[in-house]
Amino acid sequence: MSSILVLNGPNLNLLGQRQPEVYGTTTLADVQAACEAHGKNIGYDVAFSQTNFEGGLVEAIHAARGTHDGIVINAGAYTHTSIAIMDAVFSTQVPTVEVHLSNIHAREDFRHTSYLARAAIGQIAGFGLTSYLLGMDALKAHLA
Ligand code: CA2
Repeated sequence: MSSILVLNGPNLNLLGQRQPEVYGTTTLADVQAACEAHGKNIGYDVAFSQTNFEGGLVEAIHAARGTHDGIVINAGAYTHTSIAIMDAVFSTQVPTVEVHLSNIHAREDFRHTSYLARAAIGQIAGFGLTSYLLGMDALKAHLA
């Protein structure tokens, strides 16, 4: 079966435990369960992981080449700062969709910039957990 890597960046392990007014009460375990169930529905295995380290995200993107058909990534705050993550997506050429729980364009100015968006196929933001599922659908459509 085809395979999607769903990759999560810093602080997303705290989802549902802090700032529910911004990120809601959904936990990362809820996101994982929804992605795995959606993967079954659309015919993809889902590998799901989270790291608080920039280099961990870079290494996971490198390792995805030849292992997964594509990546759905919420790089958290590294979205707005990390040239290394952008370069990892450019250099591996693994089709990647950027997702965010919140609408980053409706928030502080520093969240409006995404280095990752330069390398990603596209970006989905503002739909909570559903952003991940829409990201998976977008990846599937891109790969078809
Ligand atoms: O909206 C998103 O998905 C973000 O990627 C979430 C990041 C933020 O830095 C981005 O600008 C947008 C934050 C990750 C989660 O941070 C938490 C903080 C407190 C409680 C729970 C999660």
